[in-house]
Parts: sequence; C-alpha cells; structure tokens
Amino acid sequence: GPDGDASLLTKPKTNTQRPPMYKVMILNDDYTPMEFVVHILERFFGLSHAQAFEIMLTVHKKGLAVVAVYSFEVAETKVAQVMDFARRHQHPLQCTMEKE
Ligand code: TYC
Repeated sequence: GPDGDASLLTKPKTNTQRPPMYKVMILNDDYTPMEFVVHILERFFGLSHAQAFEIMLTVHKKGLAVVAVYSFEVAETKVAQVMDFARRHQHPLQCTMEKE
C-alpha cells in the first residue's frame, strides 16, 4: 500500500533453494611435473591449453586454486578421476573439494 507493503520490506522467504555447489581445487607440491598438471586440467576439466597453463601456474605460485565448481556428484567424480590418474602415474598431486 502507499504506506509501504510489509511483504516488500520484510526479508523474502528463502524458498529459492538451489543445490549446494562444490569448488574443486588442486594443490601444489614439489614433485608433480608442470606439464602433467596442465594435461590433467585439459583432460578432466575441458580447459584450453592456455587456461590450463594459467591455473597450473597460479597453483604453483599460490599453493592452490579453484579449478571449477560443480554439483556434489560431479565434483566427487572429478576428484576421484584426478586422484586416480595422478596415483597411476605415481605423482603426489592432490585434488580436493569444498562446499562453496
Ligand atoms: N610445483 C610443481 C613443480 O614445480 C608444479 C605443480 C603445479 C605441481 C601445480 C602441482 O597442482 C600443482 N614441478
């Protein structure tokens, strides 16, 4: 109404709930070759070579980076794929996920 509609001034109900999203991150280490990390980022995250190289360098310099954000199920699959691929190639690369 003219004196203010309470429904427009009060906090909306949080009924627009979306599923939680998860950041997938890779961690730096002293042993995994840079090109191996770039390959992983291209292969499992669909990044271009240039994008993959940039993220790899960010991890190398800062210690970690968020690679992508997914639903829980997709994030879990990415983490498992990366961890398995790194283990099979005997590299200590770590990949983790965290709720946004
Ligand atoms: N620090 C590694 C090296 O100097 C490269 C590296 C980058 C390793 C990113 C892991 O997630 C990583 N060979």
